[in-house]
Amino acid sequence: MQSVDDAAAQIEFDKRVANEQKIEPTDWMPDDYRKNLIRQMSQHAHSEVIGMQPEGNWITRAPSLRRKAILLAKVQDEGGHGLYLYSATETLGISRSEMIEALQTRKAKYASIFNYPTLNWADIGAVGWLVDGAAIVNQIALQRTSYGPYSRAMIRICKEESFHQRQGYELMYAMAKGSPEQKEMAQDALNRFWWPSLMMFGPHDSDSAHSAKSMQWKIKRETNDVLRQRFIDQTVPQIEVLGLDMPDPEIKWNEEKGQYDSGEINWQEFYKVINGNGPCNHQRIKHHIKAHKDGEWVREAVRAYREKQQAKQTVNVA
Ligand code: FAQ
Repeated sequence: MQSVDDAAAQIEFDKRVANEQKIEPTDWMPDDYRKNLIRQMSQHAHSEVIGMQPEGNWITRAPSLRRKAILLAKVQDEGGHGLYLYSATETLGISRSEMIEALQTRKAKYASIFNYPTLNWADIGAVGWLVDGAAIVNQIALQRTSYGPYSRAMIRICKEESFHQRQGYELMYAMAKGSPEQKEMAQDALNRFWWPSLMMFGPHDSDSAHSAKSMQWKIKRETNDVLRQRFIDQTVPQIEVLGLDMPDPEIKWNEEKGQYDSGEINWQEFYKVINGNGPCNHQRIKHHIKAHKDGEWVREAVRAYREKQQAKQTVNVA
């Protein structure tokens, strides 16, 4: 049962959410709101960091200095997004090491898309164009999320994601308009990344465990199905400009609805991947654990420096 103080705080919380005022870290919030935010935000942070792997894999193999510089900057941006998001999540009372442990022990998820391999250079175009494109559609809505630090992180992140999406489309355009072999690579990348990109929006609303509560609390501002449809509607004309074949034969303009109809996602595959059994799940986590271990000396140095500074301050005060 709620105490009288908590009941009053709950009324104030509900009022703030209804009035589109942000909830800030020092404000009272219901436990379930806090837990749900920690879950979504930490998974979002993990996605950004794990998402560095499929692209980082191509930095040494980029076909020109220009492409290498672009890719390097993009991968670095994704790492930065992860750091913003970890910091924003820490304001909810969880530590970075707890979040990392949850990722490495597979208690926390990360976006399913990053469990697919990047097999050819056109895949790097497809990741920027489709994966960042899908991420932006979701994140634009999240700019209006009710939790202040998450909302502000999204505003900064969306600016960089727009550049990511553009560079991916530009790369795809160069491939699609290049030699027959390059066009074939672009088509192959589109065919392989289309369905996993649609899966980024999560299960249908009717099967989404968290949507109802998250929409009520205004953590999520649009549902999974609405956002997925928006992504399809904006991407199909871009496929036409590239002159590539549709990756789904059921894509067809529906005059009455004013949107594209499309085929059904393979949900069995989706659940297999989010439950840890996709093509690269094992490899991604193994790599993260190794990189984290290799970086232990940096964390040790930071701790030692902090202790030294604190000791100095204590001496000065005395
Ligand atoms: N992958 O009840 P719902 C990026 C899980 S950033 C894995 O509908 P919710 C940038 C879900 O967590 C991409 N798991 O869940 C970049 C839940 O499991 P749980 C990341 C998924 O939270 C680009 C269960 O299924 N973006 O790409 C997925 O209401 C290029 C039930 O689902 C974000 O994280 C999935 N696709 O809605 C970086 C955006 N879908 O936690 C590098 C923020 C669902 O109970 C390179 N997140 N699940 O164990 C969100 O908007 C939401 O969390 C959704 C899922 C929409 C992803």
